[in-house]
Amino acid sequence: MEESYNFQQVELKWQKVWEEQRAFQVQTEPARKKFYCLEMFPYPSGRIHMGHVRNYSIGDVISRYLAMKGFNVLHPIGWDALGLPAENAAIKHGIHPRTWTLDNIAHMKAQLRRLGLAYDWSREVTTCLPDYYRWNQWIFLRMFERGLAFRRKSWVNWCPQCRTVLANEQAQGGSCWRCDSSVEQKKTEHWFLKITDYAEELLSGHELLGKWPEHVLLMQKNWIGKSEGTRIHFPVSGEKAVIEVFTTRVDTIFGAMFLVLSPEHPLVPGLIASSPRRGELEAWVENSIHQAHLRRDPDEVDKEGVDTGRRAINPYSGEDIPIWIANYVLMEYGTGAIMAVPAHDQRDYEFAVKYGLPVRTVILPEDGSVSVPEGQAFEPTGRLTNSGSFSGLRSEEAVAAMNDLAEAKGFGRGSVVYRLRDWGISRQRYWGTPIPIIYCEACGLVPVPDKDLPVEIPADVALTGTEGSPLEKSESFIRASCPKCGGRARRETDTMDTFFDSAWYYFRYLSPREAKRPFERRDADYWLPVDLYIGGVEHAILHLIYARFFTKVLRDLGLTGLDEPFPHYLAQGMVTKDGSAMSKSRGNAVDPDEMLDHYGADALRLFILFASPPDKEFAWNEDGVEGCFRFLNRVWQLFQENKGLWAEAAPLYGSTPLADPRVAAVRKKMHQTIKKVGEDIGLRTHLNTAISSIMEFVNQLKREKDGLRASAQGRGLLKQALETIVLLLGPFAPHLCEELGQAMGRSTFLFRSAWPEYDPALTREESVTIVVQVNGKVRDRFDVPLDTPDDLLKEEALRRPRIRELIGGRAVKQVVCVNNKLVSIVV
Ligand code: ANZ
Ligand code: ZN
Repeated sequence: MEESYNFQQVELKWQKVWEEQRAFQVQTEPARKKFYCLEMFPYPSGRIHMGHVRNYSIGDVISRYLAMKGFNVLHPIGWDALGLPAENAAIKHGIHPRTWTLDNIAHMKAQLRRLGLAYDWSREVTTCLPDYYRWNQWIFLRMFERGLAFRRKSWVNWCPQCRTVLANEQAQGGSCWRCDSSVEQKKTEHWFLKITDYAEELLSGHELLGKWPEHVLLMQKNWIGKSEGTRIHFPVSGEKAVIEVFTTRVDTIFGAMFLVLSPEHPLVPGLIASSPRRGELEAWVENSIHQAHLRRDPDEVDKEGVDTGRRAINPYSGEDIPIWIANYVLMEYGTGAIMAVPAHDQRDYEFAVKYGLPVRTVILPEDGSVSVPEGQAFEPTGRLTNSGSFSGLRSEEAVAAMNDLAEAKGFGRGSVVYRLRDWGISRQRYWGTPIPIIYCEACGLVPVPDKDLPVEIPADVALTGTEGSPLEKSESFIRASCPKCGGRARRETDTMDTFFDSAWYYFRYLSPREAKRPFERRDADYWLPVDLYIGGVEHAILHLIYARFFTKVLRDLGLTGLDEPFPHYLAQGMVTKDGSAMSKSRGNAVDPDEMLDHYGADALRLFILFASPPDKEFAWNEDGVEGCFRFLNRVWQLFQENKGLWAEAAPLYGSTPLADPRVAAVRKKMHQTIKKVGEDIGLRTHLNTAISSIMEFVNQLKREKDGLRASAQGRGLLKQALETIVLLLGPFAPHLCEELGQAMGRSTFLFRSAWPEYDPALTREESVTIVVQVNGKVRDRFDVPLDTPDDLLKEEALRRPRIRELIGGRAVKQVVCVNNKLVSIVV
């Protein structure tokens, strides 16, 4: 062992040994208890950043700890390798997306290796390789067979100049981000996944997610957006057409003064076709649709509308009310049409005021007032008025009665509506999974047969960034023959949203080489669910919902028995520097490589876990790494100073009585530390406090080492303490500890060694402070051995000079003792 700690050499050595011996490779072993520790896999952007270091260090410590606790721990990693940045790099630098991506992966893999992460590299998954994305296609086809993948027309932003579809971010302000021409709205066919079929289960499944952060569950709940209400049919006067509205407040129906349709509502063209103002109305509708697709937040938009001149009949009251079209009603929600109740809905109120429409109060406050505040809508529930035979009912009673009536008369029904939309997965991009569909001139839409999978991303496509989807330009790709009739056909050129890839990658880790299915049921049954999922909260809505949805679909396909993939989700906190999120674009990023060069992996890992709990923000400062680096050097030094012990002393196991109280004190601290560190990692994931307990113990040993070395018992204990430090610190600083362990004569990897046990009796504090009260006031304190009997406590309390003085000549009426805490004297 060298005198000074050469971290470069030590870290490299162990990384090599672990790799050569495949130290972290695991198998499905049904007889063993398992733990599946998953971190969100990275996008191979080129370099890892501190957010990755943090994410992966957290998972690594937990994996290593649980392996030592006897679990068969699966800790995999892979690459979320498809997506737009590769295409942009190709356009900018002329590198092929595949080359760019694979080079980045190679680089980042080397960086991850330098961190000494205990990954089972044999399970590495790379989504841009055909042996991964063929299973995307396979899953897509199963969904297609069940109607869960379908085509539908939807509006897109279209740049007529670039001839391409633009994402909302690329069409801000209504002009194309690339060429500045004015963006058009086009209705084209797209592929969707029917996630709405699972809306209710995605919501009720929250009950199985007790170990998710509350705020993440709330975000998902809002995203799903369940609303209970009523669907009501309003017949259009003088016509067969019926307008269906959705309302959560059917109790306000007698206050419905007009109907409002979304500009995109399918009945709109018919309703305005015979209007004398037809041209004007059509122009308004068209412009409004155009605007609707460019605005980011519908709440921020000025409410605008037009009267169609047509009327509809309120089926409850028989009243005939005007039909308007307005931009504040969204086609994507409910039925795309509403009954407007200006007196009780603020949006309707503002609209009515703007256009001079009438307002009729139909709900009065619960408290018996006979009027409502003026100048705004009165939104709370209350008691009905002006509502025919329903007047006088409370809102809840009215809703029930009105739903019943609608159902009985057949003009409506109680109904649930979700805000969740079907998931649009079509992208007009190159670097994505081709959707495995063929369009035949004779047979129409034909799915690619399983035996023809994968449909590979063609290599020979020039990426220019203009002129539509790159795949459309690949003749060899587009041209296909129909799988059914052999006739002339054309391939689908849309590729999949990359969220598709990440919705099920954690299944693929389980059977990464499986060639007949996406994964084997036997592996899934053993390893799943993921016991701990760690990753940034920026994925808390979409990725997690998609992954939950996929799990349910795969379950319904019989591929797994699992309902929820991630019962425990740890949302890691952000890494910040100088008060803002660390990022390249802000220019405040610290390069992990640089830190690795200066301080090594162990110091970096230790610091990133030490400075705050995993779910809280972590503020970077370089002094902190420096401090952790020095700590590791102190540990090294401590071992150097005591290396004579390795051969000489026998460790002092068990709870043998100890002659020297200083030795006993160190032993107690050791048992307390083992307990604390294990609980901090295993129960609370408070990795930061686990580290500080280890530091405290190391410091104590530094102070006490000379005293300890004076006796045989002390030397035995010191040796045991040092062995314990190797084991406790191992998950955090694996290279250093592996090296120290080896020097001490250890022959198994720490990862495969048992976590130390503590003796509960030895963790208890031996003395306690007793408080003495006289007539309810604290007057004195004294220390006694733990569990001192009551009569001795009483005796000591009454003997103390301060207390004697306070009592003076008065008679003691009562003495109450509370074990290990207090003596209360009443005089
Ligand atoms: C009449 C009414 C009266 C309403 C009242 C509210 C209060 P949540 O709770 O978010 O589900 N609405 C329905 N579909 C809409 C759409 N496509 N675009 C815009 N608004 C729509 O909201 C349901 C309420 O939002 C519905 O109940 C409807 O207005 C409106 F005193 O109907 B309500
Ligand atoms: Zn055909």
